[in-house]
Amino acid sequence: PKEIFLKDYKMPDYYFDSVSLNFSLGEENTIVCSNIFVYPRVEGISNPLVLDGKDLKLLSIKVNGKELKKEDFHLDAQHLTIVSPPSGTFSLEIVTEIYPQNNTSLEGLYKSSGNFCTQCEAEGFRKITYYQDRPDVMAKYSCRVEADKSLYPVLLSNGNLIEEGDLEGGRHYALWEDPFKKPCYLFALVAGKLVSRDDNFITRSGRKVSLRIWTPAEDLPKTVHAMYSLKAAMKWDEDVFGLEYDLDLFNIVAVPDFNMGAMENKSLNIFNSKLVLASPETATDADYAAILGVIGHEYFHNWTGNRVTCRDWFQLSLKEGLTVFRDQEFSSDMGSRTVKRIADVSRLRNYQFPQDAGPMAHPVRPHSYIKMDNFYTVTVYEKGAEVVRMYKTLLGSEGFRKGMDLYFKRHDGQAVTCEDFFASMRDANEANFQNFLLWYSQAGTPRVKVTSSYYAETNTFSLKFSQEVPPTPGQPVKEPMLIPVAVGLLDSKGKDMPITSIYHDGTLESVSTHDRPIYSTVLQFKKKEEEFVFSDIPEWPVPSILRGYSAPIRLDSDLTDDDLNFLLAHDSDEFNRWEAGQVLARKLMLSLVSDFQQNKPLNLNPKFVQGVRSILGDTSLDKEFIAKAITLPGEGEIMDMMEVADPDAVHAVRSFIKKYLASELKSEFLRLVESNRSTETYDFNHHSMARRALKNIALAYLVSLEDAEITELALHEYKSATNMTDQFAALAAIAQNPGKIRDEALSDFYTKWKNDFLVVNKWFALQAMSDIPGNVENVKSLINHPAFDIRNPNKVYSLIGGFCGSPVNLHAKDGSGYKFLGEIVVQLDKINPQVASRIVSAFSRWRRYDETRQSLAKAQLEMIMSANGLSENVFEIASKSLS
Ligand code: HT7
Ligand code: ZN
Repeated sequence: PKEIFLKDYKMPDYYFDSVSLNFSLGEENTIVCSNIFVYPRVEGISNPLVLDGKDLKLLSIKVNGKELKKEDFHLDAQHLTIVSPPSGTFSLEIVTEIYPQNNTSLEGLYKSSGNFCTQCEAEGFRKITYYQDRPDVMAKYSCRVEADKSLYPVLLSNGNLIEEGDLEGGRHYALWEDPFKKPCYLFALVAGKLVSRDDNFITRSGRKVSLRIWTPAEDLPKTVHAMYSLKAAMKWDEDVFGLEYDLDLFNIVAVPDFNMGAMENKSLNIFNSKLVLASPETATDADYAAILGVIGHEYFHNWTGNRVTCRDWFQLSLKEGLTVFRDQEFSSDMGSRTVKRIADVSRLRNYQFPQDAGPMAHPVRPHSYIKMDNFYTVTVYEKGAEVVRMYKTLLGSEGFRKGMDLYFKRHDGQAVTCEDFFASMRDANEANFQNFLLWYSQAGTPRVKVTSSYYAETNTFSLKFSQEVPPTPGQPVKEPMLIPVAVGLLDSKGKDMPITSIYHDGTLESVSTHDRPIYSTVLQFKKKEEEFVFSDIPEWPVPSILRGYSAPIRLDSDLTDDDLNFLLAHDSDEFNRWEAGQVLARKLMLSLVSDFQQNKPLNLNPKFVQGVRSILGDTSLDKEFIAKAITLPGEGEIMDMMEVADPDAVHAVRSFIKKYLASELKSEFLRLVESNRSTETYDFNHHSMARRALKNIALAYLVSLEDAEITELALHEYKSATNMTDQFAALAAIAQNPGKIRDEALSDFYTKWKNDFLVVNKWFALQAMSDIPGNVENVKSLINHPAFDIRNPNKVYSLIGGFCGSPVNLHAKDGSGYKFLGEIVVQLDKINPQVASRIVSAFSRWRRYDETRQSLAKAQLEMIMSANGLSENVFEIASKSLS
């Protein structure tokens, strides 16, 4: 397979001005006619025009109306090359035949539950017709779709509906026209038996936009929350960024077979059903929150991604990092900012940090790829969003908004790069962003060390920082980067001290005056080592460092356990309160893991129990914050901090702490369950969700006691639940402990919900993730369950992906987990390479484990590599994992 490099980027020789497409959809085949108006980038050239194409049958090709002769073009498995096109502008007419009904890869045009739909990002358009399938070729599209009227009564594409009508033989057509130039990855078509929930939104300039959410008829009642989310997102983008929707129609279609979450096709977003459909009885709070975030995300792409798009796929984070940042901010504004930040940082630590420390580590803007699909990663998305957040931290809200405004002013309608975004931020603010661009080019999570000193004679307090960016594949040596570090200083009563001036780099900078005191400041740390000295500090403060998690780094500080307990109790920055608790918990877990490995008895520090007790009893705290604060760091996070990851030890320690806390704090947890039961009908608001979160985590703790009375309580919660959040949390609690009660509850749940495929997926995931020893056998038998279908990505992610979420079973010492996964990857790769490569990623950190596990995992990776007809997707991940 060929590796593609950023450094080799070349502008295209030809651009496309307009494209008209005609689809004749059928059961046997689909005929696609494309008519493209081509113009050269430089007048007078007649270089070959190379078009991308995959799995296409070419029926005819005409240039300026004349059929090309055999010698005028080349055809291979990936390209159609027109050897010497006319100089100047010309028209290109291509007819291809495709077979969407056989397309199990779910890219290009395919069928989902009997309906036609498309997925073109990143390089799926080439499976529809021959084209320059690259984002810097932007054209105006029209699209005529024709199909059988009774089978496909609804025909949709991008833009405005221009014309529709009936045809002979029971067929009908619709003609769509999109007035905005776009790259082909934003093209979409849907044809099927669908109905819509209709609403509208009046923009701030007074235009009425029709909103339609399309689903099969039986799912329509479950689209209320999606419509609410869409309208909220439209309003938020106007309020916060001044960005208005630009067409008169916005369509969302929900499909059950989809490789990722959703796709931002211009005015025709296509969604995985699980991110549209929700009702209180069938969806959890987490589902509701995910729908809000993803509907927002795809809608926000209309400006950050569609109006301004990427020059090439290396720039993916330009749109994805920025749009994730925007959806995070949207969700924060709609709920609790602190809780959202905690969730986002946990995700970064649990998924992105390991990626950044493994064989697939790559910069936010990768330097090379074999298959672009493999780079829709937590690094490009989540670390990319942290990079955008750092601009805002450095520039402040107003400065950031000025930068965004300039970005749109300069680049509307263009395909641009991460430097263009950087330059807009810098120029709008006349900022000095020395060393900031390195965040795009250097992989690896920077490790920052900080030590503090207090000098009573001069009333000064010093923070000395050093940074180290670890080596990653292909990048042995790194430069220091600009790291914004938000800092506050707490006095002995726990109050923030005013920060007046800071001595740094030979100059004394005034930060605030007496009448405008400042309690938190952002230090710009950009060298290998740097010292910041705070003046007018009357007593030794406890520093609150990296407030709000102001940079995606690993921080090692010299804070003592007492300091951390103090911050946990007093910090005005709620994120850092939570963080102090996590640092304490991580330290504790690591030391218990070491005890466990040395066969020492496990004992829990009473101060830790006391800390948890006081959080549980603090009525001034938000309940969802409490739920987050008493959630122990994940097993992956702890393994990530060990020399050699030991899943059994980490699991044993985490279970021990849970059980110990449950027995010490049993009455507190019982009180929380009783006092936070749902009283009113389900509502998606922060207050109600926070009550449910606290009640359900308390129940989960209690059930770890394996006590008959508590099991009764959990069964009661399960049976009396009036919404899926409570019902599923109770089921998950019951399912922690093996036995008859667990089996009966799982079977009861399946019987109740067997007709709702999204709920059945939760049921698969719950069982797959179980830490019950030898669970691989259970997962193997679930593969043969009538509700499982390996062709549906959601089912694969629930069952196989869920299994990868259980470290003890995936890394079972007998190799059973690896063997199961290896075999499934090979099978899956023949059906859907994108999904297979997501699953094979579970092997990528095999070197982190002991020698026995290493050789077992390696053997499976080698077996995968030797499979016949391996896809480029899986090849890239497996080969990089082995190298
Ligand atoms: N921009 C979308 C990416 C996407 C995608 C990429 C590869 C293969 C399938 C895909 N489906 C959607 C989603 C987003 O980030 O908004
Ligand atoms: Zn996106």
